[in-house]
Amino acid sequence: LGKFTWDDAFRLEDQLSEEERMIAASARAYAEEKLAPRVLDAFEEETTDPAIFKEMGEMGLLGVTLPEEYGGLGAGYVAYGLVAREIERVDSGYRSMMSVQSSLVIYPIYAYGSQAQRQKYLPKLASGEWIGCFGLTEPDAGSDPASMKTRAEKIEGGYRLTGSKMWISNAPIADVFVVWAKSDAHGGKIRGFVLDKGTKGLSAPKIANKASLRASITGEIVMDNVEVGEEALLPNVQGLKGPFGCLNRARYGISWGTMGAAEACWHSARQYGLDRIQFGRPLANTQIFQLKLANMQTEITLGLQASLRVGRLMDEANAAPEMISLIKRNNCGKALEIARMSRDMHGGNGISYEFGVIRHMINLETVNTYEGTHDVHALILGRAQTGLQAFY
Ligand code: TGC
Ligand code: FAD
Repeated sequence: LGKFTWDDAFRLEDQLSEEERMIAASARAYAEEKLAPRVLDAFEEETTDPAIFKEMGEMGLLGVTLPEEYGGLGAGYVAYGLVAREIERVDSGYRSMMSVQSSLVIYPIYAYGSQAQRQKYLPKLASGEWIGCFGLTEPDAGSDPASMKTRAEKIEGGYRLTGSKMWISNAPIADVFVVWAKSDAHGGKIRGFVLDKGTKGLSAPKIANKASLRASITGEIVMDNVEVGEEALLPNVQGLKGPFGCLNRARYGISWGTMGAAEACWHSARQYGLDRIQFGRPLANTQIFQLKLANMQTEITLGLQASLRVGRLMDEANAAPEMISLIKRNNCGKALEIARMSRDMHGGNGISYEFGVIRHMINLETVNTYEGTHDVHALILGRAQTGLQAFY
């Protein structure tokens, strides 16, 4: 008979390569030693320490899948997912900072950029010397990015960009802005541009007073007649498949990350139940408490196994976007339920930031919404099985 380990029910550990285990272990050590001690203050004070990017860069956590020639680790998508899981075990905001830099800034420059763009940006983004952001969402275009208003107008030697982006992670502290705009020179098709901080007309005011994801800074991107040269255009992609190609990777990472947050809530509930005595016995010695723990264990085990499956397919360049919608949607939804349940199992203590579960719960509300809401991913899956488009 095989052994059963309560916190690794399907022995995920055994399904990983030596390299994947090592990358996960170093991400976990970094998260525990460097991120966990500062998260409470960062969340309470709504501050983001930009030094975190350099720290993550030094550990290789920003360019996990980027080839080594550009400063990456040259590892696979399972390794990337494992890093997301370890970082989000501490806080979804920290994972957000990492996901945006890796999947939404480094990836498009690598996949769609010119050789000059790759050389200029990738090493500094992978090391964390430069911070990047990704502007797709607008005040009037969230789930429906095709309705974006941002325009790129052709001018001599380049483009003039006008428009505004909303809810953009990292924007107020970003050095590099990957933005998506409809370009009149390309028949109104969506094109990607890489803008540098300090360009005239470009600003990124902070969105303050967020109740969720407070350790990750969010802002607008305002482009008021921003003039750039030809070299700012990402030459190798056009249409919505450009931003979606990036989102596939970030959504996949989120499927692992949310399981990390869920594991933190589950483990905390289990320990609390073992320690807390009511009615003369530990809470964990009651049937209802054990039922809740069993539900958490089941959903997390299944969720991690599903992410591993899709990660292996991504490493073979054989994953479909619908698979990613399925795991992004399900793992976010289950993580949110688990965080809420854990909050309840901690009783009154559950509302204190000291236990971390209410912070995870509040963060996961954002994670359930960004990168395609829970319901938008249901519509993607509904379309795939009925052939009927239900967005419009
Ligand atoms: P639709 O007709 O479905 O597709 C238009 C074109 O795009 C292609 N495409 C994809 N390509 C690659 N991967 C995917 N997942 C793709 N999905 C679509 C598609 O093949 C087509 O190409 P072509 O060549 O035929 O033109 O477009 P639609 O307008 O009907 O889209 C509907 C919908 C709902 C699926 C889509 O717009 C959607 O997913 N909306 C959600 C928006 C979203 O996810 N926004 C995320 C913003 S970034 C963010 O939140 C970052 S937070 C990060 C953090 O802090 O961690
Ligand atoms: P809406 O699209 O207005 O949706 C509102 C509600 O309506 C949702 O419940 C949705 O599911 C539902 N809905 C929408 N359409 C349909 C439909 N057809 N049928 C049924 N229900 C529907 N964006 C970026 O580009 N870059 C970033 O870095 C980034 N970071 C973010 C960070 C944070 C903290 C947050 C909160 C958001 C971030 N976003 C970012 C934006 C995020 O991707 C959007 O918020 C998300 O895509 C949803 O868009 P919306 O907020 O406009 O909601």
